[in-house]
Amino acid sequence: MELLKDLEWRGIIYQQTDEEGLKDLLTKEKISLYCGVDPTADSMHIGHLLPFLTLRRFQNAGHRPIVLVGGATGLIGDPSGKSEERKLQTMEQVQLNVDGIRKQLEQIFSVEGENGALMVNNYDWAGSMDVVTFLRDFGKHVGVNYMLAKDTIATRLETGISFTEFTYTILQAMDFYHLYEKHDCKLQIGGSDQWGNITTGLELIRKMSAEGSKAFGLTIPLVTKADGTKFGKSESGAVWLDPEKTSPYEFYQFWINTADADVIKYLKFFTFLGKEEIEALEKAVEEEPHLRKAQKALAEEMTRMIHGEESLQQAIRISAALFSGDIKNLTADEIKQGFKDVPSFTVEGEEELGLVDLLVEAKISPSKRQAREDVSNGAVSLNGERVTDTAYVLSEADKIEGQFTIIRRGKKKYFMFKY
Ligand code: 629
Repeated sequence: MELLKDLEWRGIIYQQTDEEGLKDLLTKEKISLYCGVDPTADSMHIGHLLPFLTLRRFQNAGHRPIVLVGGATGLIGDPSGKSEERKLQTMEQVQLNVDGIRKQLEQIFSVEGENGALMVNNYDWAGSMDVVTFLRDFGKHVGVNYMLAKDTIATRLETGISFTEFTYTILQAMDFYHLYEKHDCKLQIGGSDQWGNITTGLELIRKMSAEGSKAFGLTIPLVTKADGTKFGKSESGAVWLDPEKTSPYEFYQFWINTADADVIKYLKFFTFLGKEEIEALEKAVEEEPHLRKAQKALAEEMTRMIHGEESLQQAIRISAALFSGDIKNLTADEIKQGFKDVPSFTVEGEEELGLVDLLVEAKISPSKRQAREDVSNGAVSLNGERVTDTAYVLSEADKIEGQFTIIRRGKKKYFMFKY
């Protein structure tokens, strides 16, 4: 499907500065376009994904993506959508964050060929600009009234905004101008909170570039959830792309847990599955929702995209093992991913570890009598295998890869035991 039609069908377009003009341009030529991110952490989270995946759709259609990491803007702080002034980050931290985020972005884009992605950092042009140049060459073109009228600034006038954050939009505008001049970048895309910054850029280009210059802006809707809660949060907080912060298993689980009411929208937003496949999944949600085919497809596509095939297969194995309780064949690494949020306890320096005593000590069973009953009833298993002997004593052999034992009581209650 033609790019803009596809984006429209996916519901990815929120606002455009010149819809007809952009349609015209894209049918005539392959363009360069950009999207930026500020290095506020050393990893992106799934809240960042949609604009960059959209950029990738442009690349798949033959256009050239410019991926900007804001080494300079990250030192300032975008007030857009923020009700309070940000705390400044140190130069060192921002540099570390730039490196982490750039690596993640390099995974999403193809750098090969004529329209291979161009990675840029605005510190390279804004970082050492002197204040007189900034004020004379750029500040002079941006009216204060114009800036005050922007949503993102207007809303902060009540709660307060420093001159530093007030100026942010000019920095981002300089980027667009710079990329327009140096790399013929004609379009900036971003989330709907970026509308003000994108249009300031167009204002600079209009005023500073040669007559007849024209650039475009396009924003992408905020991702919402049908139940009104915030998208992108799991029980343990943000869903990061960094596997050290959010394991591939947790990442997979996040997508698997998508509500029926949201799953088709997310398949359109986040995956590269085509119209036919997604429509078939839509039918599956309507006709056999219990099979959760759409959720599985979403989780598989996303986990494969961000973490690769091997991590996806691992996530599927962990999920299946936890579901059935049959965890014998998981590796220690898989157990660590799957049982990260399970209560764990440690006993040190004990020689003989009777299972019944352990159940009481770790408060898995409320009393010794109950513990005995639990074991003899077959309600307790070690590493997925039922133990019914009340005199059972744990040994090295019960440790998975010499590290820990997983105890289960009842159907779903898991505990991790280290000794
Ligand atoms: C310099 C900096 C530019 C262009 C963009 C930027 C970053 C921009 C920003 N973006 C958000 C971020 O970094 O703050 N000023 O967290 C974030 N973005 C992705 C989407 C967004 C937006 O990275 O645009 O809307 C979230 O979906 O909030 O020259």
